[in-house]
Amino acid sequence: MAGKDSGNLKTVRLWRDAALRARKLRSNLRQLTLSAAGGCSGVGPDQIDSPDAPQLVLPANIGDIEVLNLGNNGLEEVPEGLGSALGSLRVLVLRRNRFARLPPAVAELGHHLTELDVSHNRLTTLGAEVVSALHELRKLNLSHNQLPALPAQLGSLAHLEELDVSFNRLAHLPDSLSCLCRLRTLDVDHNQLTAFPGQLLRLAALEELDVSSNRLRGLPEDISALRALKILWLSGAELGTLPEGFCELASLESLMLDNNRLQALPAQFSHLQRLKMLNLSSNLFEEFPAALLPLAGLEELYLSRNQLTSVPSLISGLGRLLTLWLDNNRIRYLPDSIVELTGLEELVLQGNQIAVLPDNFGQLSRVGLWKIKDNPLIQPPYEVCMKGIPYIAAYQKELAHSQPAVQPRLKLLLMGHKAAGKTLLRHCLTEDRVEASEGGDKEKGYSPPPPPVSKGIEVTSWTADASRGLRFIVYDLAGDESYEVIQPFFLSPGALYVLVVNLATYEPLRFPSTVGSFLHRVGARVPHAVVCIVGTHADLCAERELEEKCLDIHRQIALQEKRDAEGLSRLAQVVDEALARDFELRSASPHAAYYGVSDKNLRRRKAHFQYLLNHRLQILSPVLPVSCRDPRQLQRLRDKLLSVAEHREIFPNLHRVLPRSWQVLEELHFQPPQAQRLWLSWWDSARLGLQAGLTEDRLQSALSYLHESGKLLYFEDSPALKEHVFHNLTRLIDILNVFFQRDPSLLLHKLLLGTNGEGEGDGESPLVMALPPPSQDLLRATQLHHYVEGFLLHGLLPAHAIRLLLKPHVQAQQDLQLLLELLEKMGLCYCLNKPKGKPLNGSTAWYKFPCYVQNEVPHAEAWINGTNLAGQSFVAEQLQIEYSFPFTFPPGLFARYSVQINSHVVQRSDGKLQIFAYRGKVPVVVSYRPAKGVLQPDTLSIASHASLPNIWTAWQAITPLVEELNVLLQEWPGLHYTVHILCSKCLKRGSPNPHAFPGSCRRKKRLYEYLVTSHHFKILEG
Ligand SMILES: Nc1nc2c(ncn2[C@@H]2O[C@H](COP(=O)(O)OP(=O)(O)OP(=O)(O)O)[C@@H](O)[C@H]2O)c(=O)[nH]1
Ligand SMILES: [Mg+2]
Repeated sequence: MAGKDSGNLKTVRLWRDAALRARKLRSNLRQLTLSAAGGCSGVGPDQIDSPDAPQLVLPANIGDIEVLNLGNNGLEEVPEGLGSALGSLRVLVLRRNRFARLPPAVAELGHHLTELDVSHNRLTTLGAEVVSALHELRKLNLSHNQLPALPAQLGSLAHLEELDVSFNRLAHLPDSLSCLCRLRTLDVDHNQLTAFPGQLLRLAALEELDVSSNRLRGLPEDISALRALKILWLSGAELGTLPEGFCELASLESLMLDNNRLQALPAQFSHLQRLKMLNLSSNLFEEFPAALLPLAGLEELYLSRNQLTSVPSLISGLGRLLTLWLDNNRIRYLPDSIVELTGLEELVLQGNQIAVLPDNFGQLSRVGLWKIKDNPLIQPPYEVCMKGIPYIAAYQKELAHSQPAVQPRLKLLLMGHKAAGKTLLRHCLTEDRVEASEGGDKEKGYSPPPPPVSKGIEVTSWTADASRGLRFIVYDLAGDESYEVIQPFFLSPGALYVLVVNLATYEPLRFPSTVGSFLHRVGARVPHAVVCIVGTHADLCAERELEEKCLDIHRQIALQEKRDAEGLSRLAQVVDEALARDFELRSASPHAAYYGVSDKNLRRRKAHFQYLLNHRLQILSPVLPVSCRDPRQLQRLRDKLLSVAEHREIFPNLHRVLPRSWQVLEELHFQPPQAQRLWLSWWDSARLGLQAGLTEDRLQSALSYLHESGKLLYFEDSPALKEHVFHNLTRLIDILNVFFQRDPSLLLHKLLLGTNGEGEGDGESPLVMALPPPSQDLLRATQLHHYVEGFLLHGLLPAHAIRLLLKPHVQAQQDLQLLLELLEKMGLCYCLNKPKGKPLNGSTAWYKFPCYVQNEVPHAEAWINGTNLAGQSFVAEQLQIEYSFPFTFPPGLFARYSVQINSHVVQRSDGKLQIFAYRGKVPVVVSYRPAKGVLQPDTLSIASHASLPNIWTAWQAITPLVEELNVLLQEWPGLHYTVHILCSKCLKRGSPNPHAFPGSCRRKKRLYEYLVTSHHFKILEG
């Protein structure tokens, strides 16, 4: 979705004017920038503590310099002779140094200095004489210091127009401040004021005022005196109400009132007719503040994180609105009139209770930033809404063409350990035999269907309640590890997860492997999923045992949840502390938490923790014990699942509304004869579309909905696949199962079956064909055996062997090609020898399935020319980015990642846990290290090396690989992981715990340059 972070954009807009003004002042002035010789030049010196304060020497003949910049030099004193040498100086920049007081030499410049910037220093006092000497100053920046008070002499700077004293420790302001009658801009935010300073009320020229983040608790009635005020920041000021006088600030254009305790606006608020931007987020509004509705000039309105339940239809009166944020409220309906706000560019509705969007939503076609996640949408269905306004428009248009159809159906996923009893449970639940055996002799027992052989992942449809048309689509996710790579494809939002545990074999120590890890996995993929826990084999447990085991599971789930939530809260707290310390302090030592990470990135991180904490799994208690041999218990479970599915609060979007044409299209796809085919061409689908009453131009949105909601696969953005509709999920899953059953005899059997009747020579070696039939058979069998071995050891298969394996499913060569394309698209295998973008000329294509690779270390051939990254090289510098996963590592991630990077690398060689390859001529290594206990989490790292002058090539080599990983990780919104850059010097020394720098460090590249040139320990130890 476009326009990320545009919340901050507004702030930026506000500052733009100020910046422009500053630049105007400076243009055409003779400028000089000096940096300290021998200091930490060029490598982020502002972030580095060096032991000796650097000295600066002023060049000769600088008498006509008008602007002098001495910023970023770690200075404690100004260079000698500064005052006398600069007879024309107008602007002096001393920011980001280490001054503890205003240098007295500055006073000598007083009769001509108009601008002084001493921000980001260590000022604790200003020095009254120096201040009073600066009588020509127009602009003074003292922000980000440690000032407890300001001297009264500040009031004598009669020409002062801009004053910034933000981020200090001011509890009061001097009375004399009221004399600054030319002051236009004043920043006093982030101080320790406990009330609105009355002195400010006499600053009649003031246009911009920032008093945010002070504990003001209220505003004076006569604030109305600030009549020139255009921009007012009052964020986080602990305000409970606004005085009536506030409404007389008639010049106000931008008003920030977020993070206060407001419940209402004064009735006269509508007098603020010049208001263009109003931020009321994070307050306590329960009702939409009607007083702002007459503000016809409003362009941006933020009401996020309040407690609104509705939006008035008069909102359409705000005809100039470009931005409307209403996320994280309790809004149930939007007024129909909202579609009249056709100028809207940002509409954020995430985290509300909206079920139905008004008709004609497509009119809001200018909306580029659209967020609707976390709403119980039924009309249009969630899947349509998530795709954006054009899709909503298509849906609504379709609905106008055709009748609405309600289709209550729910995806039900059975997951759990191997042999937990999922498949038998599925058979027993879905095969309606209860009536027949009810009343039967319980002693004799109800005989369940014969024990099923695990066929891998299976999908079936179960009409659980025919009278209400409620249908479950049941996915039975085989527990064997081999299926781990494909399982995540089936974990989708809006499903009911049934975690099956074998109670007969359960014991408390097995909790992590049989319950805990599954919950982590689901939570990482679908953060807010609904999970219910079913214990099977109840017939094999004594009553007491059953009770104890169920209780234990219940207790351990609660413990795990508590541990995770506490862990996340702690992490969030570290972010808070880092934020409170401010960027400067954070950047003072490479050992500080979040070293060098910007406030913005920290806030984003904080928001993610908050999201993870607010979106925990919804685990339904208690554990439901069941015996597949007891029809009554089975019936009880059936009833339970039905009542969960029908529960409006748990599955509010069960009753989604679809255009009947879409529903008919879906049904047609699943009717014979097309139902049996593995896929349909676009034209086949279009024909079905016509039958359903859909013209070709309307088919796309219908197919895209069916894809999003998991009914079929249709990749509209893949040139290779978009001509096909994979509608037969059952058979597709069967095909996947073929590859992920690791049973050698079964594989061999399939290959042999495939060869039977195979036309001579089809993909076979000339040697085999030249032999007499009995020897041919033998040789063929040996060769097939060889393939199976190669597959199970190295994940390697030639295309013709794949064809044999898939014989019952795939007939034509072109079908095979398509299927392999699909497997590549899903990240399950890659072609080893296919030249990029070109067909293979007759030679056999070999496919690699990374999840099968068994050898621990990659074969070294590809690596022979490079130096081993583990150490010995003295010339090469190492670059290593490490992803660390403290809670859970996504199953199958490494295997899928190794497919995803294939298009970026050459000469690769794969090991079970490592891949060696080249990006051009630069070596890269991707390694996965599984967790060892709690202290050492799973890590995945991407590394490269190069000699120092070429270190950027190494950086460029790994960048696309890092991006690929980030794309894959987006599939796991509930996952917590950290990214670090490891200290190259530590790596070189072979340190077992290399120092890690945050990967989100603001100046990543510069940081790295610094890492490889000067070891951080050296710097710290001085
Ligand atoms: N006595 C008894 N046996 C059961 C019960 N449920 C399952 N079983 C048996 O347990 C064994 C494993 O059951 P499955 O349903 O195949 O297990 P699964 O969870 O599907 O296993 P995978 O597909 O390998 O993940 C089978 O032999 C079942 O007959 C039960 O409630 N009571
Ligand atoms: Mg099974």
